[in-house]
Amino acid sequence: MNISDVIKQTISLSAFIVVGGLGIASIIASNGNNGGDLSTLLFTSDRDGNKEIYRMLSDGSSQTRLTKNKSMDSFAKWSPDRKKIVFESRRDGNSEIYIMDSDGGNQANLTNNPAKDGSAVWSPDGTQIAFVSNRDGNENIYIMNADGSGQTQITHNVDSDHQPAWSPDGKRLAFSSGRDSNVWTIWIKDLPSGNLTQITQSPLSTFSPAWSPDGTEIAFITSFSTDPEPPSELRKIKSDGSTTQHTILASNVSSLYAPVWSTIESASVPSRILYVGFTQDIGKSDIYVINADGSNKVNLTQNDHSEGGPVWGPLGYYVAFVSMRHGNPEIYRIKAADGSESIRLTNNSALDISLEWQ
Ligand SMILES: [Ca+2]
Ligand SMILES: [Ca+2]
Ligand SMILES: [Ca+2]
Ligand SMILES: [Ca+2]
Repeated sequence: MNISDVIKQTISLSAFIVVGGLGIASIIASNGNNGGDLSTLLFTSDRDGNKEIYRMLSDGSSQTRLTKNKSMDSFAKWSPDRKKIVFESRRDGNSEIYIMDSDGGNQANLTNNPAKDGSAVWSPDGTQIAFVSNRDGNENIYIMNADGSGQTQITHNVDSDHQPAWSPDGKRLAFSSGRDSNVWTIWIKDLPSGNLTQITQSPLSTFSPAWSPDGTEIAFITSFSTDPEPPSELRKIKSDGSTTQHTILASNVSSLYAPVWSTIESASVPSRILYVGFTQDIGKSDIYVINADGSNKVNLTQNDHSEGGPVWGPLGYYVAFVSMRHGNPEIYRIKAADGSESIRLTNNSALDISLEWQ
């Protein structure tokens, strides 16, 4: 796996930005303070011979394998109540969406279809899962109940639709699509009415939609050419389709990846977005955090190595990510405000990737 794969492999995390109020309250209660973030991370490692899903406490202790089979298991996502985990597995010969209990029990195939099924994201209330499948000949967005019943096709066209992202109220699904002039543009499906709204327009290529916590805005990546590592910007736009006006938040000479909007904001904690910036001519990527108004951009990983796959801790105090500073992917945790309090969470020569925390 090269670094490009490492920094891209959590791109779908941009969808996973919602934590229920109950979940936050219970985490605060169990920690006793706001800076602890002493909850459980999920990740993927091949330390036991092939890709399996593991869990660990956020200080790196209690690393436990949850899957055990010879095929790929990865892309684990907590249910909003943290009692279930959806993930992708190829144990049945093709990509399927599986579900299991938080301790790895009761593993079940939800999709059970010979096509590729992946990119699963929980609805904010935990009753449904959106996913991408090519079962009808090309990539479309589908929704199913959390037990796999009621599988319903949400997008219908011959071009690719991917990166589904639930609005915080669970009523809308943002996604990126290749249907407008074969460049990526962002669309929103209103689920109760079925109405479809095009949010960004060609010829600009825009993708990786990430909802603001209040649902009024979408952050996304804009890419200015078809180069492998084109100049890119982090932008945002209103989610109601009322304007085509973008706000530019950050620019980069090469690709940007994986915007993740924090669910945590208050009078003392501004709304913030995490993302990855890659610099082609030095072959290195870093984790950045920026206020959602474009102010106070901070490079959290100023060193000579590549980092990617950032995720927010549940309380917005810490960030976890994958670092290549030891020559193989290892998971680190740092303070979101300034990159201090750095702690190495994994320590082995295998892959440790595909983080999930909130
Ligand atoms: Ca496996
Ligand atoms: Ca399948
Ligand atoms: Ca399609
Ligand atoms: Ca490792």
